[in-house]
Amino acid sequence: MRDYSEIIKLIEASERILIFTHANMDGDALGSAGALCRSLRQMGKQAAVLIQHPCPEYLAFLAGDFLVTEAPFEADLSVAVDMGSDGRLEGLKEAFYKAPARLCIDHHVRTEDFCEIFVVDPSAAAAGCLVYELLKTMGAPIDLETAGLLYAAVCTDTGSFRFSNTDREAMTMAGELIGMGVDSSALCTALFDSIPLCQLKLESLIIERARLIADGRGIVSWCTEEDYKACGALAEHAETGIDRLRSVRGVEAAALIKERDGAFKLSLRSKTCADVRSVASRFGGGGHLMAAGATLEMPLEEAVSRVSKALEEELSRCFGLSTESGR
Ligand SMILES: [Mn+2]
Repeated sequence: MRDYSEIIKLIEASERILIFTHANMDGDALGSAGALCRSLRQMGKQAAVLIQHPCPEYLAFLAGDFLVTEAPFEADLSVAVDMGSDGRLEGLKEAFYKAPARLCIDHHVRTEDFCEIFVVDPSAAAAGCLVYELLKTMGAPIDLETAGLLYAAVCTDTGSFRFSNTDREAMTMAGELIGMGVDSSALCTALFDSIPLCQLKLESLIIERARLIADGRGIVSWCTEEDYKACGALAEHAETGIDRLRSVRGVEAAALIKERDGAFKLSLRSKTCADVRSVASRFGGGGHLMAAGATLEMPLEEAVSRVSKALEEELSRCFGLSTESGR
């Protein structure tokens, strides 16, 4: 049980609370921020989740009137969820620092002191796990819609309870949320089995040009704005490409370089021993041991070759001499 006493004091003393999460939101970002917001509103607070980019299409069914693109009030508290540095706020930094108090609820390794109060636990499967524990500790209301948001948070960040962060807490939480009425199958179908055909086409391009490295233990691919156009897709449709690459037999670590907003975004995933956060940090990024990312300020060709080299180095560190055996 984590210590939420400072957070609870601050929330209780605040009336107008703005919630922030990372740009290019994922299921955990939307789920944890949305759940916190809905629950705070039901406690009688004014609350909203301030976002910069529109909610991605695949998460739109979870979005509610809690998402706002302009602050509807002057906040007395800013809350950051699912982000370990203020760089991930992009254009919302000013709004975040406007409030006189700031707190952070997160499960990334903390890279910056951008708040007064932190509850950070990198061992938590999702930021949604911390929000859920906080709401229970406060005795805050969790209605069916809030429960669904929390379920989406933990379900997406654990890769449908497949990744190594899937632990007893995540499964217990999922069980409790199902006990509150969440329809797991319906939610998973909406999240994972409702993708547009253009996304599959984009995945196929990504897979087509994927290259195995380090004796098949690594895999690297990329996609560009031109690819999105060719497939009739959007940049957000490239998000699942990294999971496809990671799922290849024998692959320990996968890298996908995606053009987005005029830059190249690097996504990294691993399965057991490769520390992809250390690879991401070489490019100024961060994240988790087995899921990390960075923004690459370089031409595509250079990005592919430098990422491949960095990943190869991490894989040889991870496997040491055992690479002799091959597989
Ligand atoms: Mn997360």
